[in-house]
Amino acid sequence: EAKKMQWWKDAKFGMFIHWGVYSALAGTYEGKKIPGIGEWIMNTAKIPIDKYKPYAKQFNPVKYNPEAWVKMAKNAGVKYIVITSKHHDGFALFDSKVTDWDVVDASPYGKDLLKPLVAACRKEGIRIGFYYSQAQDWNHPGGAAINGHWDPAQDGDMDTYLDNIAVPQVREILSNYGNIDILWWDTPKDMTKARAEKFMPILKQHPNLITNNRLGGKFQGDTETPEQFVPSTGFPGRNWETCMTMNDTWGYKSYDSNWKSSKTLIRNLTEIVSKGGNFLLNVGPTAEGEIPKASITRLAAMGKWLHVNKEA
Ligand code: JFZ
Repeated sequence: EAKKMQWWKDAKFGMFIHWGVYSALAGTYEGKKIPGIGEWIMNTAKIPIDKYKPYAKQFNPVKYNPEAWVKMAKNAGVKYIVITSKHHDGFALFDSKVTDWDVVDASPYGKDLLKPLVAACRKEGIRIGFYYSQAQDWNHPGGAAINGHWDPAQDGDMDTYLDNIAVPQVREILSNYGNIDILWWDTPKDMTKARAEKFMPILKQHPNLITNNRLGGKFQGDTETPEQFVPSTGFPGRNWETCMTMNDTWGYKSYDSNWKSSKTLIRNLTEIVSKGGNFLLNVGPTAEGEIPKASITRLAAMGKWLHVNKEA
């Protein structure tokens, strides 16, 4: 176990990508600005499934340039990238065979978004991780929702959801893209030990996969995940990674301009590294596939401070 963590401990700096149908709403629903983090808009605004799903037609990332994203990250000093293969809205950025609620079947873009990103990462020597929301899923019946369901179409049996959607999808993302370095679980709502164990046969097939502590069922995984803060003393005896936004949202919001300064972000990185942790810093691309300018300039400033060698 110590051996599989070596690259991760050396890496210290990663880039998180939150991207999905919520990026198309960009913080606004039916003309109203919805407070809170952008990727939660369906839940916060209590949008019914049949009102949310049509927004997939507005998720059309024609400007997506994964090679440029990876080069930008690399020039910032980033050593690994973790992308939301499926967030709580259940929308998969890959071609899932167990649902039509994915980028290939439901969006005009119609192409797998993970495949070219993985390829670009391999080419540039950047490690790749997939975030996967195993418990919360607001668009597949039986998926969990923190604070409960708001649309009867969400009701269903969670074990059936896990057996028919989450477990097969995790098998898909771990099987169809070659060797994946990280699986980033999230919000283990209603995840009992028995439910978490459903994922164990797949995980056992990937002994070098690094997982976090958010699967549920008391599984600790490999890493602690302090969120939006730098822990005062770190986590003795545990690997840890602070994940953080550059503004106040993970998923893109058109009007969130509360950006942290480059100086603050550099200080966060140095403080985290000095305490033995990793920094997973988020970007939220638009539905067109563009990373906000403010994020690009901050990443560039971090790379400059780190004296990362630029390409000729
Ligand atoms: C979760 C997600 O709900 C959110 O949308 C985002 O993906 C973020 C990275 O993770 O939010 C959390 C999860 C855990 C805590 C707080 C927010 N926590 O442990 O304090």
